Amino acid sequence: MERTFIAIKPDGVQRGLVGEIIGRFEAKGFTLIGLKLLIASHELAEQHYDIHKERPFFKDLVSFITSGPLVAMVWEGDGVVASARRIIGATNPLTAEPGTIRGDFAVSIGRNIIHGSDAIETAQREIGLWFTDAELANWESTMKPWLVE
Ligand code: IDP
Ligand code: MG
Repeated sequence: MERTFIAIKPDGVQRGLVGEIIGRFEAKGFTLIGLKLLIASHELAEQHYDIHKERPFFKDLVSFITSGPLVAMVWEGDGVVASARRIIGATNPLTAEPGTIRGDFAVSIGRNIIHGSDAIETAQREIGLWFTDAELANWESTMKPWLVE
């Protein structure tokens, strides 16, 4: 079953949006497989954003993402990787559609409140980076027959 890595960044936690954001993925019908609140180490943040290490904003991005607690999650469901990206919205919150998380709650690219894996392979890498196998729960929701034909 397809899984994706989602993180509510420190701005989302500070702004009290944790419940709202988790609620959107729950209400959509995806299954929560892993969840924890932590302050990421510098090393973990650098590994997570390794693909951006040559970009001018990399240093600020790593220091921001490690500046306070974030909520790391794994969500499961058919097509969850691409669907979660649509629920999250465009990277720049000013161009993110209303109804998306970034479109509804953010105004600045450096404070866009949430991360979501951009592809299935990226999701596998990121889940492995943030979670051990023991931290992930393999379970099936009793709602499944009401969600999936
Ligand atoms: P994504 O989060 O929508 O996948 P990426 O291009 O992977 O966007 O960039 C990772 C994160 O780096 C963004 O969510 C944003 O917080 C930050 N970022 C991206 N581009 C810029 C920029 O031009 N200035 C400042 N921060 C940026
Ligand atoms: Mg990205």
